[in-house]
Amino acid sequence: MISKIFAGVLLSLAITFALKAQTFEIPDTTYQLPPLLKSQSGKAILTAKDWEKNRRREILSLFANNVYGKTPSKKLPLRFEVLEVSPSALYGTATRKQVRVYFSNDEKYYMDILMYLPNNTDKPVPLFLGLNFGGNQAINADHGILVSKRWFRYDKSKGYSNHYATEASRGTDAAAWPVEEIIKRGYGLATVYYGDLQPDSSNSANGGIAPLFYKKGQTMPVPDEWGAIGVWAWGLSRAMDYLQTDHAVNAKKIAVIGHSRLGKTALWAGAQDKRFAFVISNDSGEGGAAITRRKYGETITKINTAFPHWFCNNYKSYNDREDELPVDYHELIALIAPRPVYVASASEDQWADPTGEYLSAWHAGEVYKLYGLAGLTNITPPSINTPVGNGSIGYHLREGVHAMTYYDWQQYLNFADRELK
Ligand code: GTR
Repeated sequence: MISKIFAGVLLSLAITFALKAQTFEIPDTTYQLPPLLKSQSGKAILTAKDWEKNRRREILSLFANNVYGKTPSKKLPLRFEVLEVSPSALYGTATRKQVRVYFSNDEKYYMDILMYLPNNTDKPVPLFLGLNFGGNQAINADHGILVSKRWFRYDKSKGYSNHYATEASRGTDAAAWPVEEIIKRGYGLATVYYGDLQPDSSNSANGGIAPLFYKKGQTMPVPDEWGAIGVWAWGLSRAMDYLQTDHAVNAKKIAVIGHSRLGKTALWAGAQDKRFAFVISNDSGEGGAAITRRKYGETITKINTAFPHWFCNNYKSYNDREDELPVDYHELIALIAPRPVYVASASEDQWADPTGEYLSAWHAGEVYKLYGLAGLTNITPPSINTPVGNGSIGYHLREGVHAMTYYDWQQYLNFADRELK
């Protein structure tokens, strides 16, 4: 009798609890996620329509208000100027194009897009778009690429001197950008130096486009205004604005890709801008794909301390309070549904929490299922070098360190062949 009552109490406790939060026990942690398919007012979200009309918007604004900051809606007078075209780049296999996108009439604010498009087709091509860390000239040794004159985080790295790029920086990041392979597989590539949009520095004196949106007399973003990741993501959407005008590109088949802090950026860009048909997060970790409530590797306090300029100031109020953040990062991935998304991790990159990155992708499947898409089937992460996912969500755990490599790109290209082409 007593044990029956006890079981009843336990059961009702469990039900109450299940309605409040979902608890998951995964090899190295237990964590509770805010329920993905329940609105803040407690309404169950049962259909894709419900999701889009109610919950998707709610989650999007929670991320804007608490994590990345709000993206301003003000439209700037964009102007595109083709700086250079070379039809015989990369030994004649590709056309190289460099386009300047002006954000202001005085031409003080702009970014440069570097593009490579395959020559062996007359059709508009699908394309990968991503921001780069080292300037456009770092992605390939091609001497036709304009060397960036912007400020860099690097001061003494090879090819950079006192925070500026030199000729010796050409091709220094080529391993992360296998352009020849991308072209061979029938895709284009477009890339922009992220420092064209906002220098990756907590010292705002180093420049950036944010002042274009400031109110009179304003010098800093207010607590729910965007941080650098928000600005970078905005830049990806402005690159998309250009790409939609370029007839050589199939703008309905553009994948947005990024590594690490730029992987976080790619996810936030893809979440906000539905024009991106495919979203790829390479080793994005905390503030990107990883479940923050696992508190594994990098945490909110650690990231806000080392990089106070990445997120909005409200995010700092969640330092050591992960469980009170009204969202977790599986919801960021869910915002991309039903479009294909790929999350990748590296085995030696524990700082980014590979398991947490996988689990986000897995949990996001709840929303993909509303659209009749399978998502990832197994809550247990796959073994090293074993890509998984046919149902619009892809994942792999590459052997090795924090980087974007040829192996990673091969998986993205294979997935794009299936999901995008
Ligand atoms: C690390 C940072 C990570 C990650 C990485 C990167 O120092 O802690 O969040 O994004 O930088 O961007 O390479």
